[in-house]
Amino acid sequence: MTTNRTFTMLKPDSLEKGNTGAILEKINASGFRIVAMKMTHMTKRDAEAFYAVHSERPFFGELVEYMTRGPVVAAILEKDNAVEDFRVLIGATNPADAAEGTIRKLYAASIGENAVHGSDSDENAAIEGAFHFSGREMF
Ligand code: FUP
Repeated sequence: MTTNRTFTMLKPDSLEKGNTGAILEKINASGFRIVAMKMTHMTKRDAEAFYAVHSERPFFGELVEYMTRGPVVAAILEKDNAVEDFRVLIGATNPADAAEGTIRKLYAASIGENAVHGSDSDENAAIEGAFHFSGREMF
């Protein structure tokens, strides 16, 4: 099944490096419409809940620390086949494996600081979007 919405976060490293505008431009140029967007600073509790699926992994502590060290830009994006197409646009989790021209290839430093998040399924896109936005913040 395909959907027309996905959820993304521009992670703290993207904001620290001043890459927010360039990444949003690439997202727009790739045909995604912004349905919802805000800058927000996740608490430790927020990040632990958002990444609960990874709670037993060895990198969980570092992941939570990284995602809470500064603000992120959270957004819901709309496009035909949004989840899959956005995963292609951002590239592999590890930027060393990411294809040329992808956001992670261009802007990510490492697997631990990989510039952007993209939902991995329609179900998670809906859960993650609802985590950050109320219905009144979606347009
Ligand atoms: P992705 O779906 O591409 O964002 O990747 P995952 O859901 O597998 O991982 C979520 C985040 O955990 C990554 F963005 C970065 C972090 N991570 C690590 O730090 N080390 C790993 O080996 C895998 C993931």
